[in-house]
Amino acid sequence: MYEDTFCDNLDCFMKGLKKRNPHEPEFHQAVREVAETLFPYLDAHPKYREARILERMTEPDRIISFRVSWEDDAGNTRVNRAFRVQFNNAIGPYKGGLRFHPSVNLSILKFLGFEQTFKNSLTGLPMGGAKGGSNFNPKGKSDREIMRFCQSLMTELHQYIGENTDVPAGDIGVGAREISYLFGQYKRLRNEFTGTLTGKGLSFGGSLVRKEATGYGCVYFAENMLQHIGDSVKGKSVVISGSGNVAIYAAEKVIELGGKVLTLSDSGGYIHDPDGITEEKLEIVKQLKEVDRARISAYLDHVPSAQYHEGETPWSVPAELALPCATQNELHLEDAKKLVANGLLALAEGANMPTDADAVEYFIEHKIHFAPGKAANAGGVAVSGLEQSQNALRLSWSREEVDQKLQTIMIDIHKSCVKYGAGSDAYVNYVKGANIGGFIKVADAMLAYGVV
Ligand code: NDP
Ligand code: 2IT
Repeated sequence: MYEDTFCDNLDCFMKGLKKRNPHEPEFHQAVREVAETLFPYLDAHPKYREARILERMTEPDRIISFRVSWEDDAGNTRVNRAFRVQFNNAIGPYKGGLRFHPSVNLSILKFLGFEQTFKNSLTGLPMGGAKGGSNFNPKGKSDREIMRFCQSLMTELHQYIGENTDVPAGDIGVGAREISYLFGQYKRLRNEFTGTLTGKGLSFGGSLVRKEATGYGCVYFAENMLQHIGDSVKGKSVVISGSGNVAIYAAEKVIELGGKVLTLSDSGGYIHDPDGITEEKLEIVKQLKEVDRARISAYLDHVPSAQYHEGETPWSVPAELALPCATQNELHLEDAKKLVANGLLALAEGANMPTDADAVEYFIEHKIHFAPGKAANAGGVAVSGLEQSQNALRLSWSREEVDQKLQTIMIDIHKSCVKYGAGSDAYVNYVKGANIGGFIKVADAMLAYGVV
């Protein structure tokens, strides 16, 4: 099955990758998007090709797979599968979230771990790339069931992680509640209080602004992208998908900057509020999603003038800015066509790989200012990195200080994308810019280490 071929073109490279990693479509998709833009760069910089850096970067350092047995409230024994994919630690300890969702499999975690390596490099902080998670479905589970699952998972995972080894955090289905249970068990098993998880509660080592960081960072990136063309978020109509951690705080920042948020969604459908979701209405969403764990359709109980579109995604609603903040491959070519026809100006990915390959191509062809997740959603892991710094220093920075650092990091990522993605005209290919910008630091570290 394993074929180690020397390839000097994309097709040969992808053929080998698919052969070595069969049945992993998301992983193929994520690698292809990077390889497509990197190959011309490698042609111009043969040292990376000769050292086979891309071949090494597409092979995870290690994958840990384990069983998680736990007991539900009715006393039944339940069994799930969990993973940690430690992708690359060339520039720092492994870092990346844990996802709890029934769809979780190795293809999804490998795509996420691979992208994380580039994203973390772009932040400028010393963090390697990793991802983990389980096919556990938190929906409908009681707090006690979540606790028992998290404790069981950590009983196995704790031996592979540590503040200088691998530092997990949240992702889909893993928020403050789950991180608290996971950290509580880690601390107990290791008899140490260190910053081994991020996204912790504020009373036990968490950082201010971590909760908001991915959504805020995404909007800061969109603002940078629009300012680059002499425009801004102010006054723009905005469609957002998802209604979880990333979507809620992206909406909050759009509102703060004077944009009009028209939609939010979940896996059941989307709500469209033509009057715009205000700060007050967003407080209702927070209560519904963060406290009651309700469906987004319940928004209509509070705002009867809004509409609910069951089983649909929000991409047919006309807007100038789109922020997909739910999950991978939630925006397809047909959606891209509708958005462009309706006057879309820019898109920033709050989620990881929400736009499928055909849709990305269409956006770039039509000169839409398109920010890929590894640049636009890096604010979350960046503030995780700042949480690690605060933990190591044993102090806490103020809200203003963390937010200022986050803004500076997003500006620097934007600059890096412009540096490597600007073409002959004013249009910036942010996909190319993020891929090359993220690659160089990791690749140079790997070159320096020799053959490892
Ligand atoms: P949450 O679990 O808080 O929210 C996820 C949201 O997306 C929910 O509204 C959920 O709806 C929806 N969703 C999830 N899966 C699907 C699906 N298969 N189809 C349709 N809707 C879906 O997760 P986050 O907000 O943290 O994560 C959202 C995205 O952002 C993910 O791609 C994640 O990888 C990415 N991200 C997260 C970061 C973070 O710091 N949390 C950092 C960087 C990226 P429902 O409840 O119905 O499932
Ligand atoms: O995809 C991501 O960047 C995250 N889920 C956040 C990871 C982190 O370590 O904060």
